[in-house]
Amino acid sequence: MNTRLWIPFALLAGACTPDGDAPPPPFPAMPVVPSEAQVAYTRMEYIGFVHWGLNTWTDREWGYGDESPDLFDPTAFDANQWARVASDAGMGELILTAKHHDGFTLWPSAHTEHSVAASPWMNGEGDVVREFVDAARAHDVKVGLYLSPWDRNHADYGTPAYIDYYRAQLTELLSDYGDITELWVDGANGGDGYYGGAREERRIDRETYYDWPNTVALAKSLQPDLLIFSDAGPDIRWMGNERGFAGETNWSTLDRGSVVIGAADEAYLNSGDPEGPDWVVPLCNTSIRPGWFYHEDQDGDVKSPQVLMDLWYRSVGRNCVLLLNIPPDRRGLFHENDVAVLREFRRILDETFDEDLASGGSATATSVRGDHPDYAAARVLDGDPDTFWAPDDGVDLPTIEIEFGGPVEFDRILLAEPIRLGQRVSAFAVEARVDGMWTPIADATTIGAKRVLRLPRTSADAVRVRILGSRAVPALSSVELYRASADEGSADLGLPAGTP
Ligand code: FUL
Repeated sequence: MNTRLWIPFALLAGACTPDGDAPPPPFPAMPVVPSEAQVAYTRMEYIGFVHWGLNTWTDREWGYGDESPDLFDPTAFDANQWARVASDAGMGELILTAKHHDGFTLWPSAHTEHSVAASPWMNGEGDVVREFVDAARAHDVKVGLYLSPWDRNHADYGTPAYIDYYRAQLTELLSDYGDITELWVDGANGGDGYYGGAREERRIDRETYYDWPNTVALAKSLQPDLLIFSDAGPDIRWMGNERGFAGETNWSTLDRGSVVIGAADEAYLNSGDPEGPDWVVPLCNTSIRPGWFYHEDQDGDVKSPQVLMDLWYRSVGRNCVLLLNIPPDRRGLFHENDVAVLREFRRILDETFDEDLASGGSATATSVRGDHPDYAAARVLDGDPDTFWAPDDGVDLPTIEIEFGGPVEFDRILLAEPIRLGQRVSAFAVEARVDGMWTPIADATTIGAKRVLRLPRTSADAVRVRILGSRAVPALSSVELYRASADEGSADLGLPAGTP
C-alpha cells in the first residue's frame, strides 16, 4: 500500500467521524486484578455451608476422632432438599464438610476405614459427596468441598505420611466428582485426639507441616479452575472472624505471603491490604445457628431474617461474599425453622432491592474520560457491572451526579467498581439535594465489587458521589438507590455492641 496516500486518508476519516466512533482513550487496569473464576465467584454474592457428619449424632462441634461410624444413620437424607432450599434462597454454591476434624469421610474413601462405607446407612453402600454434587448440579448450584487438614482420627497425623494421606483424599475428591468450584481449608490445627488409638496431644508447625504450596499445585493440576479458600487464599480469604462480617474498609488485595494458615492477623484479614500484590476474594463465613453442626437444643436459636439482613449489609454490602452455614439434622434434612428463615430473608432482601430508584434519573459528571461515551456518567445506570463512568486522569474530586426530575425517597445507596480492572476507591462522600441544598448524607472508604450504605430516609431530587481518594483514576460501574423493606427491622441486631 502507498503509505503517503493512506495516512492522510486515515486522518481525514478520524476527523469526520462523530465522537462516539472515535476509539476510547485507554483505561489502564490496576497491577492486581482478579481471575475470571474469582470474578464469577464474587458475583455469586451469597453461598451456603453444610456441616454434617458424626458430630450431628454425638451433639458435638469437634469430634475427637474415636466416634463409631455406626452412629451415622440418617433416616431421610435428601441432598435435593439442601440444593432446592439453597437455590430458592439465591445461593450460588454449597460447600459440604466432606471431612471435618474428626476424620470421618462422607465419601467411601479408599484410604481409610473411617468413612460412610463403615456406617449402617445404605448398608455401607452410600456416598454423601456423590449425592450432594449430583443434587447441587441438578439445581444449578455450584459445588464446594471442605477437607479438614486437622484429622483427629488418623494414626499418622503429625508425620509426613499424613500429608500423603491428605493429598490422596484430595485427589479422590478432585478426580471423581466432576467440577469442583471451591476447596475449603480451615485453620484449626493440631491438639489432642484419638490418632489411631494413641489418644494424645499432637502439635504441628503451622508454617511448614502441611507444605501448602505443593498441595495447592496438586489441586490446581487436577482442576485448574478450582478456587482455594484459606486464611491465606490463594484465591479466597477468611475475613478473620466466624461472625460473618467484613471491615468497613475492605480491600480484595492482600499480601498472602505474609499470612500463615491458622495463625493469621485477624485485623489484617478483616480489611485487606491496599498495597497487597495478590487478589484474594474476601469471604465472610458464619452459621445460621450458634453451632456449625446441628444441635436440637438450638432449634430456637436460628438467627432471624432481620439479623441475616444486618449481616448481609456487613458482608455483601462491604465487598464480601457471604457464606452462611445451615446444618442438616439427624434426618439428613435442613430443619424447618432454618428453611423458613432463609425464605423470609430472601423475600426481604428482594423487597428492598426490587426497584433501583436511581435508574430513571439522568447522570452527569464533572469529568468524563476523553469525553468519550464509553466512560459516560450514564454507564452507572445501565445495570452492566463491566461498563463504567471514569473521569480524566488528574481531576480533582471527580464527582458524578444523578438528577431525578422530582423528589425521590431512599435510604440505601449501592455503589460498585468494575473489579475486572482492579479496586481503586479509598474514600468517597455522598450528598443529596434536599430542598435545593446539597446535604452530606454519608462518607465511607472502600467500594470494590459492591458497597451498600444504610442511610436515614432521605427525600431528594438529586444525589452526587464525590470520589475523595483513589489508588488510580477511579471508575464506578453502579450508583443505585433503594428504599428498605419495612420488614428489615432495625440494624445492629445480633452482634456484640461495638462491632463495626
Ligand atoms: C473452623 C472449624 O474448627 C469449625 O468447626 C468450623 O468448621 C469452621 C467453619 O471452621 O476452623
